[in-house]
Amino acid sequence: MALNQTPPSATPIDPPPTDPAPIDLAPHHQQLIDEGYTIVENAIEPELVDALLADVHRLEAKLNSRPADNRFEGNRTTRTYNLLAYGEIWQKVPPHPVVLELVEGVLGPQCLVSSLASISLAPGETAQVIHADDQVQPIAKPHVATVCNSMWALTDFTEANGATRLVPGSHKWDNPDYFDEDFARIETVPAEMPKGSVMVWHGSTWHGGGANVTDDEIRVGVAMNYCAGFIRQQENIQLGTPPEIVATFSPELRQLCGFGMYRGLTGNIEKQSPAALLYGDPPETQLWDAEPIARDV
Ligand SMILES: O=C(O)CCC(=O)C(=O)O
Repeated sequence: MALNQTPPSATPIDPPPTDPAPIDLAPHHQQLIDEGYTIVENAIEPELVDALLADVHRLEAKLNSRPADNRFEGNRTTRTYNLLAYGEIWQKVPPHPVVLELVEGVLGPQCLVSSLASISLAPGETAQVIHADDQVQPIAKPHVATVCNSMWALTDFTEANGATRLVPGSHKWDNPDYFDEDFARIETVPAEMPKGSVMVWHGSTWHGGGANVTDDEIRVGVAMNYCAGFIRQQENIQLGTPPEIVATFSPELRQLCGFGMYRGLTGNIEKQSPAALLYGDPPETQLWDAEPIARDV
């Protein structure tokens, strides 16, 4: 399709039934490989979606959150970062099995929470600059996946209220040699999805928030972002979350937040995992100690 032509909506794979039957994620894994993104409808339990939405509203009021004012975050969009520090309900988000399985399919095991933020995109917001979430990393593309992100729809995402726009297949592109005006003409599709859906995308997939041209609909999403275990997390979760709150995390969540060791090496303190030293989690075998030299007897 030519640049400037109106693109179709992103086509979600057939929605799964609404009963609690397990979702068949195989076609979603494949779509991530082929197109660099996928939308899973009914991915999140309705009670959890409602509880998260209520907590976004609670926090925006409590923190007196205001829209940012810059080209990337816009000036009608309110973001609340570092959510694990602000409410127990957020502990349910990073290990969500549907999302984590898809993310691990892209990043492999031992991936990390890179950042966790809510995004309330209000009427009048203009389209965000198209970007790839791994573009700050100075690595030649295409490269092994370093980032994989998800957007949880806490309200319906429509083209009119600013559904994320993305460029299918762009995770396979090489490093861009572009000017801003060329990028503004790139063909994107709106990731329309009903409340309770999650979109997962490869960190090299070009995308951006859409424009909200409605009169009164605030599009509320949760940006649950992950990175590979060998990459620095975007938010400094270990310092940003008070230790007494980390103590309430499950061992799995502590691993996801970077309190473990990647492949028994990266992130260690004197050859042990911070989770074991600080929170009494099961000790991990350090990589080198996994191959002892037998002593002569
Ligand atoms: O709000 C959205 O739909 C996308 C946000 C995004 O891509 C970002 O901030 O990196």
